[in-house]
Amino acid sequence: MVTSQAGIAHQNSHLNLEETLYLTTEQIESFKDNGYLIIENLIEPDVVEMWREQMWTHLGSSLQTPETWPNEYVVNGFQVDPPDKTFGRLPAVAAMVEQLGGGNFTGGGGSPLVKWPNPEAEWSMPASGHIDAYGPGGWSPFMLGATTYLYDVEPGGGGFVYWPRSHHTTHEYFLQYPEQIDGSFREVENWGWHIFSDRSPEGPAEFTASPGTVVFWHAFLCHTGSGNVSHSPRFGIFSRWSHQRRAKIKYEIPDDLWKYWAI
Ligand SMILES: O=C(O)CCC(=O)C(=O)O
Ligand SMILES: [Fe+2]
Repeated sequence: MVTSQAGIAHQNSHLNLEETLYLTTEQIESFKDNGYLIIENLIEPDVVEMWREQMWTHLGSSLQTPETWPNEYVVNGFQVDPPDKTFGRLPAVAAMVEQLGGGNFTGGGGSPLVKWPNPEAEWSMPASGHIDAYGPGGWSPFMLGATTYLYDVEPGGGGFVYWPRSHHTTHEYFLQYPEQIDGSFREVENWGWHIFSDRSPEGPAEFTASPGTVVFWHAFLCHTGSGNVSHSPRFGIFSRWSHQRRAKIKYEIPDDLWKYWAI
């Protein structure tokens, strides 16, 4: 079920860069319904190749020398040079974000997170997923995220896992408990991230993709990382955009989930 869902999104979202840089009405409807949108071939192979080279140089390692691979999930201090080749600033990515947010979304970095291989482990689908914005630095509300990979990610390869359509049920949760938008849901008895993902209308799906493919996801979409039982490291690159008026609107839970979007 989950695969066919992703399959439909793939089909609808194939984008020919020569033809247009903008999302079609069908793609926008799919994003609104599903809370995510997969766009294949959005990033040029030269850019991906450049990222790979700079990443390995930064790590002081190489794909061919697993004995020199680090083991850290977070890659500190990685900056693409030149900066305008950063994931969230690429023209094709920025054009889509501008279309979705009507020019009101800001942000768009490119933070890497690596799932180093653990081929001896047994893979299982994560039991629950979280929503972002509630990290160690406090509450940092945003609107839209995007994820892409440096290398192919196959099933079990440390994919980004997401709960299709869960942005609707997260929205319903906050309509019911608007005062909890600041993260105080964590003080509720027996709290766990499952309080969001258990409400999801659909079970989890792995974002398996080739480099160059991007998944855009709504900030309310439940998601998480997953184990990598393949032999290849999973380099995920993450970008997030917030609303430029976020300080003003951050406590508001609009009935219309798209009130501060242009779609
Ligand atoms: O590593 C992943 O695929 C998930 C990362 C994630 O959920 C996050 O950074 O918020
Ligand atoms: Fe996350």
